[in-house]
Amino acid sequence: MTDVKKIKPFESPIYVTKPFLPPIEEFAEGLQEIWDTHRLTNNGPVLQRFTRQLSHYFQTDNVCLFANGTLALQIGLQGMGISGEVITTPFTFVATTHALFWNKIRPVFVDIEPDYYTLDPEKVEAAITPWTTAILAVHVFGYPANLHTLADIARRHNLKLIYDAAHAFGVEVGGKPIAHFGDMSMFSFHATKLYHSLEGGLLNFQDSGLKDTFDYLKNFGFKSQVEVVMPGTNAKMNEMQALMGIHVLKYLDEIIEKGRQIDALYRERLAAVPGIHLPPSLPEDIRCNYAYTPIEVYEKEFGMNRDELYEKLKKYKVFTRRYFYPLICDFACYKSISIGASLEVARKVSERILTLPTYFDLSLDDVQKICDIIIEIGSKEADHQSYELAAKV
Ligand code: T4K
Repeated sequence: MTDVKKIKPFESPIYVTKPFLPPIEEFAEGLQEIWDTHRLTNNGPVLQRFTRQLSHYFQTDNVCLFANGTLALQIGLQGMGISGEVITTPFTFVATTHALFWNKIRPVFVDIEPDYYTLDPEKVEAAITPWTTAILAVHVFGYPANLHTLADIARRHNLKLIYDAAHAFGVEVGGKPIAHFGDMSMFSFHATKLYHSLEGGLLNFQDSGLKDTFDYLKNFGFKSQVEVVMPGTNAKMNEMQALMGIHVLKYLDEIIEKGRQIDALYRERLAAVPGIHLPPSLPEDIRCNYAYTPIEVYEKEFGMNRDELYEKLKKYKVFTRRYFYPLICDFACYKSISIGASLEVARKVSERILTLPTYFDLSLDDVQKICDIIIEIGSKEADHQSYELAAKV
């Protein structure tokens, strides 16, 4: 363990994430095909190969690739004809709500549950109105939402159940990819994700009748060279993205295994630190992807609040992120949306949450050092507080 009295800042910055890159020779080999064919985009052979690999991975032909996750979700909602009100979470990346907004759908923000920060099903049911058409839940940090209860609510109220699974590629529940649950799931393949294709997004859906619609919508609405059947947009994934996706996919198991080791070490070192709270380990039937390491900082017990810790860590060149703060309903562009019920849990979590560095290239020694720094910062502050208390007595 690092000598806590003499912890020096890291020499190079440690960011919350760093994209996995395959060996450059492997990628270069794939580039040759693109150079040979001069086919760069518009459903080229690499994209078709990538789509087949993902169909195999998800065990379904109902997959469609996009330029990014935001456009995938936007088009997914549009293609499914979702309208009116959709129940969703305020504790997510802002793109989840933007996708509703671009479809002129009113987001109805509902509170989250405190363990894994996903939508609280009891509160979902209470928020249903005659205008509700769907539930848009998020597997935030890769933690599965309450799949069975949400499915039951959706079935009883005849609602579509859609998952923003941007963080959840590689997660399995009961041996099945998480996309098996709900009517549609969107995965993001952005560079900051555990699994990526530079940028990219994927829809996995149950109704095979939607496939053509998604294909048209992402390609200007073209059905053939002379037929435009709907006002689509340009949301196509290009050949470079698909190539990166193919090459990173080969390493998915290794990436997840490294995440498991990092998670285990953070848990071992931080679980007993006063004021630092980690979400409970997931049940055994869930294959986690260990994409993120969120902690909650309890000010009184730790001796300082989340924002102070976030700032102090920067002095050691550790650049954590406050995913997700502020809540979406507090952003200027969504402030005017009226909130029906209390968002008490989401508000508290959003004030306390801090996401620690987690990525394939992060060495376990570096994780040890990040933990040492957090412990050192906390104990110094605790010493200072007890000194001040003693001085007052
Ligand atoms: N739904 C959810 C729940 C999402 O989390 C997201 C995206 C979406 C939907 C939309 O999917 P996409 O349309 O993005 O496919 C990042 C990502 O840009 C965003 O994709 C992601 N969620 C969100 C959680 O995080 P920022 O603003 O935090 O990214 P940035 O650029 O500050 O990157 C974080 C750190 O990563 C940097 O400090 C350094 C490192 N980094 C980043 C990039 C881009 C690298 O080392 N290399 C890189 O190329 O939003």
